Amino acid sequence: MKFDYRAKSARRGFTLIEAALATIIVGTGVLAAVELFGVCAKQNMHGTHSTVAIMLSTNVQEAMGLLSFRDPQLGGATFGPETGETLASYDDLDDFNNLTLSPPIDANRQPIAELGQYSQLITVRPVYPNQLSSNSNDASPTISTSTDTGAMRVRVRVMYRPSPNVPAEEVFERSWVRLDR
Ligand SMILES: [Ca+2]
Ligand SMILES: [Ca+2]
Repeated sequence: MKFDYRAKSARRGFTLIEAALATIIVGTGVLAAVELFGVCAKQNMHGTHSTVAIMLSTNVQEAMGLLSFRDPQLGGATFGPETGETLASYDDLDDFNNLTLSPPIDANRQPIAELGQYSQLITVRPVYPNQLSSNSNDASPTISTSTDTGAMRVRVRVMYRPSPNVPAEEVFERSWVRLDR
């Protein structure tokens, strides 16, 4: 009796179903990896924006750190910059009110051209020193800028605009209160 060994020893190929299943399994894995990569890239970008925005808000805080509460020459008569003052010569807190800096500045008030997609929006508002949360809505002030409360809140909002034709988004906000003393 003769056996035909060829049929047994021949390597069996993949069936269509197996091949299809393998394609689906590999495909699903690749898709998941691509999705994960997308999420990671997005998170990474968000992290970078936050880090830059925190630095830019610190720059403003440092740039305004040593300013007088009122104008050294003219006192508190004008809320905002006194006549002839520019960013380089601003010498009291309220000179920075309603200022938009784009490109943003460093702590020495120099523009950082490389970060032109970011901007710093600064507001300065009087607050009651015994109620530091007062007058906290910039859009609807409850204390007039001519009221001398003896305290002011400075708020910096750092905005990011990926391209000129999309609206800027707020990335980070920081505020602090300065007392007149
Ligand atoms: Ca001034
Ligand atoms: Ca002023």
